[in-house]
Amino acid sequence: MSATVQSLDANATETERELTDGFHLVIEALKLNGVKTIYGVPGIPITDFGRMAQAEGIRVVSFRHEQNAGYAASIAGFLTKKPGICLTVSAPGFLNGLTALAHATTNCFPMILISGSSEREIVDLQQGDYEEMDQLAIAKPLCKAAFRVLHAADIGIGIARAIRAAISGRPGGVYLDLPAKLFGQVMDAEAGQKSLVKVIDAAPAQIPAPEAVKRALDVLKSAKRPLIILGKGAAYAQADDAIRALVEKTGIPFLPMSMGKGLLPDTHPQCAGAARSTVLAQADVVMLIGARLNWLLSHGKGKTWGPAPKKFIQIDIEPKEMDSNVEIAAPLVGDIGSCVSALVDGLGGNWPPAPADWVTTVVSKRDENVAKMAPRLMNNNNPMDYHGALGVLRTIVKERPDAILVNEGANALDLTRGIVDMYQPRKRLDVGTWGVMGIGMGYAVGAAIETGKPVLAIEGDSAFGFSGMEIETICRYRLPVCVVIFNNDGIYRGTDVNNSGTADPATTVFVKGSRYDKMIEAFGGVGVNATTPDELKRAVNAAMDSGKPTLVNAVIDPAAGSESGRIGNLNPQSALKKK
Ligand code: OXT
Ligand code: ADP
Ligand code: MG
Repeated sequence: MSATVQSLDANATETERELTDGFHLVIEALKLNGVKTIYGVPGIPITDFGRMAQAEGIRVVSFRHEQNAGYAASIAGFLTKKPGICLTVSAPGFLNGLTALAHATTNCFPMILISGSSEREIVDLQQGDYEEMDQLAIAKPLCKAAFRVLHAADIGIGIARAIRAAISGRPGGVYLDLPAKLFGQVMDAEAGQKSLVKVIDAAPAQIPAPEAVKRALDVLKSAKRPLIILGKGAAYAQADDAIRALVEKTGIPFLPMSMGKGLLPDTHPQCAGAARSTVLAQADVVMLIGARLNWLLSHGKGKTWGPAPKKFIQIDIEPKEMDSNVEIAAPLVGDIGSCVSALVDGLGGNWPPAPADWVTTVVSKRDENVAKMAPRLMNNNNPMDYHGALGVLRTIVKERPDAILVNEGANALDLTRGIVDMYQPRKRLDVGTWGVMGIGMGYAVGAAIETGKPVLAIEGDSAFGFSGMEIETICRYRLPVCVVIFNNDGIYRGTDVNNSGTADPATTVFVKGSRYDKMIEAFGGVGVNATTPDELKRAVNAAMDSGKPTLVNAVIDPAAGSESGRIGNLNPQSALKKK
C-alpha cells in the first residue's frame, strides 16, 4: 500500500513532497506487524479509519456492540498468541469495550483496545468536548499497559509498544489511545515510513533456571500420588507436544481446567477429569502448568484439597504468581514450552512409572463416575433435561473434534463442561476466570474468523441475552456458527415465583416459552425449535454440515437446573431470609 496522500497546494514549497497521515500510518504499522483482522464498531472519530483499513486489506469486522467486539478480540489473542485488536469510538464505545479489555487481562489473553478519543486540550480543561473523557486514566488500572499517541511520528513506536506489552511475559490487555486529531496529522511520507517499527521476537522464550528444573524433578520424584493440572495458560502456550510427552512419559494422572480440556483428549487413559474431587483431595504432589491457585482451585487449600499435606510445583511465566495462595515448593518460572521441554529432558530414560496403586485409585473413581453418568445421557425426554440434550451434543463434538465449542451459562456451562469431552487443544472457549456472561457471540465470531472452523455455541438463555444481537453479525458475515440455546425460561431455573404479592415476575425468570429461534430468522439464518434430544441432534448436525448460521431453541425443563450451577456454595445467605 502507498501511505502517501496528496501534498498540500496551499504550501507552494510542499507541492513536490509526498505526504502521509495518521490514518495511513496506523494502518501501515498494524500491517507491518502482521495484524490481519480488526474487531470493532464504527463511529466518530474512527469511521474512516475502518473504511481505509478494509480498503488496505485488513479484515474489519463490525459488531453491534463494542463489548462483543472486545470479546472477539480477546479470544483471537488466546487462539493465535498475537494480540486481538478491538477498535472503538470515544467515551461510550471505549467504556463498552473496557469490560472485554479487563477480561482479557484477567484471563492472560493478549489484546489491544484501540479507541479514538476527544481533543486533549478540551478534555484536560474539562470544557465539554464531544464524548469527553480521560480514557487513558480510566483504562490504566484495568489493563497491563496503556499508551497514548499524540504525534503522527510516534505512531510506529506506540503500536510496537502496545504489541510487545500485550504478548510478552504474562499476556494481557493493552489500551492504546488515539485522539481524533492524530488521524488527520500530516507528515513527510518517507519519514513516516521510517518511523514504523516491526516488533522482533515479541514474546521471547523465557528459559527456566537449571536448578529450578532439578528442584521440580526432585519434588516430582518424591511423589506417591502425583497430579498434573493443565490450565488455560498451558493451552495458550501451544506447547502441545512437550506437554503430552511430559504426561505420557511420567504416567501421572492429569486434570484439565475448563479451557485446558482437549490439550490431551478427555478420553486419554490418564485423564482424571471425571475424578476431580478424588485427585484434588488425595494427591500429595501437584504440578500446576499454566493454572493459578485462584477460586477455581479453591486457593490450593481447605476441604477440596483434603487433609493430606501437599507439595506444589508451579510452572508460570509470571514470577509473582508463586506463593500467591500457598507455599510453592518448586517454582518454575519461564514459558511453558521451555519449562516443560526442560522437564522432559530431565526425566531421562529411566523415570519411574507413576505409583500403580495411585493410578488404580484414580482410574477406578473416574470409571465409576463415567458409568454413573452414562445412562442419564441417553434419555429422550420431552421436555429435555440438560443431560439428555448434552448426551447428543457430546456425540456431535466427538464426531467433529476440530469444531470449536463456545460455552456459557450456569447449568448450561457446568454440565456441558463435565459431559462434553474435548479431543483437541484450544477447542473449548468459555467464561474464564471471572465466570463472565456475555462472551458467547463475540467468541463465536472471533473463533470462526480466526480458525475457519465450525463453531458450536452452547448457551444458557440468560447468557445468550448478553450478546444475542450479534446473531445479525454472524448472519452478515455468513459464519459457520450454530448457537444452541438451553432455554429453561430463566437464570438457573424458570420456576421461581415472586412472593411479594405484586404482579411483577420473579427476578430470575424470563418470558415463558420464548422462541429464540425466531430471532435469527429475521436476519436470514436458520431457526429451529427443538423439544427432544432427537430433534436437537438433527438440527445441530444439519447446521454443522451446512455451515449456515443457525440458532436452535432447545426447550429445557424449567425445573431441571440448580441455583448457580456447580457454584451455588458461593452465594451468600442471609440469616434473616424469610422462608
Ligand atoms: O469428582 P466429583 O465427584 O466432584 O465430580 C466432578 C467430576 O469428577 C465429575 N465429572 C464427570 N463425571 C462423569 N463423567 C465425566 N465426563 C465427568 N467430568 C467431570 O463431575 C463433577 C463436576 O466436575 P467439574 O465441573 O470439573 O468440577 P466442579 O466441582 O464443578 O469444579 C469446580 C469449578 C469451580 C472449577 C467449576 O465448577 C467451574 O469451573 N465453574 C465455573 C463456574 C462459573 O464460572 N460460572 C459462571 C458464573 S455463575 C453466575 O455468576 C451467573 N450469572 C451472574 C452474572 C455473570 N456471571 N456475569 C455477568 C456479566 N452478569 C451476571 C448469570 C446472569 S450465571 C448467569 C446466567 C445463568 O442462567 P443461564 O440461563 O445462562 O444458564 P442456566 O443455569 O442453564 O439457566
Ligand atoms: P485456569 O483458569 O485454566 O486455571 P489461569 O488463567 O488461572 O488458568 O492461569 C493461566 C496462567 O498461565 C497464568 O498465571 C499465566 O501467567 C500463565 N501463562 C500464560 N501463558 C503462559 C506461557 N506461555 N508460559 C507460562 N505461563 C503462561
Ligand atoms: Mg437458563
